[in-house]
Amino acid sequence: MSYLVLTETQLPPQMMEMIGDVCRVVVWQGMETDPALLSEAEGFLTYGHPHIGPIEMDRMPNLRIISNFGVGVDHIDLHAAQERGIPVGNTPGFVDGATADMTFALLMAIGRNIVIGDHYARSPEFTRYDPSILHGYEIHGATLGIIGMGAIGKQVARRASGFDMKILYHNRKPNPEAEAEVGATYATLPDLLAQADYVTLNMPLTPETRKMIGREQLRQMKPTAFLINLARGGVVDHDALVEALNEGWLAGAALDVTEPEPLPRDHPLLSMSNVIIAPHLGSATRQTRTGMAQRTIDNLVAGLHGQPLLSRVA
Ligand code: 8YV
Repeated sequence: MSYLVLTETQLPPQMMEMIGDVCRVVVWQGMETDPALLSEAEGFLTYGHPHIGPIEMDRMPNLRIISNFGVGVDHIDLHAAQERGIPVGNTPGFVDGATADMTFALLMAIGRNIVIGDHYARSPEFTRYDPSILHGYEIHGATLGIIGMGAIGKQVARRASGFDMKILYHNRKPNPEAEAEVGATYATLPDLLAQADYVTLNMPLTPETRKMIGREQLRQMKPTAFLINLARGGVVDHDALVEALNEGWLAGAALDVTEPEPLPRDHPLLSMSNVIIAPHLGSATRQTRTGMAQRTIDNLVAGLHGQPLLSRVA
């Protein structure tokens, strides 16, 4: 049996191979998609972050599975999917290690001036070694504040203990299991922001976390502290962040995610030397991408066959 599945970009050959001839894959053109294809579609594979809400779902009356490549599902209206009886699958567990590695990579890069140093070392200005330039901040022994002590946050904490960091965390509710497991201490958001040298954002984007880091929170950070966002751009108020960096309320920021993504090319954050921006590389390793691809397709096929998903988020 063959099913029609929509996906908003061409899938990589590896995923097409995994799909084989289980289904026909058609690229989604948003609301411009041929209505005949929309009404025929039985599956939707979200590869990237297209918004799939009630309007989109109602145009696809035969839809019986949304399989998301990735763990964050803020671009999918889960409530609308539930109301229509459409299961939504995602890939929990597959992205945690790589995203925690990248949290640390950006933390170290911003703390130790790696990107700015790289630009300088390649430039004509680097004519003589000078020990007085580009002094960063120490990572070992520093205080880390993790916001979002879920699976990724825990892995960030594990890496931090190898650097002898003092680990604070903030979460919707304290997580005693994680405290015992990784030696982290719960703090209120203001306490964490006031004490941390590095604040990492590792929570999902939900109505509660949208713009959780705004003017008031950025003002509470130390002028020597760094903000590292591996969550979603929407958890930070970018206007407030620009103001905070200009005013020196914090020392710098490293952002793997932004809202919108990408930022407009003339956005002030793009020209700030105390900011690092990565193009959403959190889970972008060969190994992790392969695992994510397999789970996304396994969920898709299970949904098409009306079987329970391997990992179902709604
Ligand atoms: C993915 C992510 O690369 O899993 C997530 O939620 O943000 C990323 O690691 C992304 O979702 C794929 O589009």
